[in-house]
Amino acid sequence: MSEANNLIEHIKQAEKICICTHVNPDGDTLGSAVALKLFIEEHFEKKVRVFHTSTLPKVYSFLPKYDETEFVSADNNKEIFDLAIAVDIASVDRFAEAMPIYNNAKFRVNIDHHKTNKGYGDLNIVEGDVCAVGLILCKIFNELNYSVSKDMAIALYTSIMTDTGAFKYENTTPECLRAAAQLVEAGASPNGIYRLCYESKPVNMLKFQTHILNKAKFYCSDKISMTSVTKEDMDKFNATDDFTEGIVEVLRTAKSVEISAILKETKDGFTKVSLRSKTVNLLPIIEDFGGGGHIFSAGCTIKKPISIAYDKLLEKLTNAIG
Ligand SMILES: [Mn+2]
Repeated sequence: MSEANNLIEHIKQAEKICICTHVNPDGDTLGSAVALKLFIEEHFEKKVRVFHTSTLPKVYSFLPKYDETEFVSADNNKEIFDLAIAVDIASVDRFAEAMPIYNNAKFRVNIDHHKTNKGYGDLNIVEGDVCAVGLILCKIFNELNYSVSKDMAIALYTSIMTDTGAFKYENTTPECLRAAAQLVEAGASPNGIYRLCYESKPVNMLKFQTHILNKAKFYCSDKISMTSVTKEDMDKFNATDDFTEGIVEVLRTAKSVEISAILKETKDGFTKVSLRSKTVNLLPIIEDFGGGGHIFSAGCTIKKPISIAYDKLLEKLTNAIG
């Protein structure tokens, strides 16, 4: 039996089903989660619950079923499900407070596209070369001849568009573009979804991002660009967690830049790092910090205050650039 058939069998058998998204949710984890929820509800007439563990970015509020997603914390994570499906969750720490829900489920599915995913589920549908979990779902629906509704198409298109940087990263393949075309035929609007995702910033977010970009420093003949976000920066602009989104990609737009990085002070005094690269494999660089992700897009948390983390990371990046 194919993995896709196996998934469908478990959906048919289960009564209580939930879908888990990753901490600091993005367009792929949320788009995939609501698309899968819609798929199960439309085709199997079963109620599906979608869980998130951090504040939902408002930018994705246009997604169908956004309002039905539920916040999970240590206070309400003891429920037992027949089937729990993880979408876009590269490693178990990314479940955050939803970990007990996933662990206690009678059957656990792991659908992901991170090369670093170790296959923590009972059924693992992990394709490291696919641009987004949304595309893995499209392939499953196509393989088994399930129709895609307009709402599903909007969610799946959002997933693929956001994880390919609006179809411009190296993960944009003919397969991904063909799937996107199918989703447009099913009712997703490329211009509409682009504008909702990328041209809907509050003014203070744009001002915050300009400020953080202004702080950027360049090293190794401008091959490395780095910037940092302190609690002070966050407070000054009344910023929410999603305000940093997209900054690290802008830092990579300089012709000379090979690797860009943004460091952010966390609530517990550690440092969250996001990295982007043009040609250098980031995964060995962040290995020591316990990070994960993709070859040209990765992240980690360095358990040090931001000024120390900055110097440690710069040293690693300098060595990698040579
Ligand atoms: Mn993803």
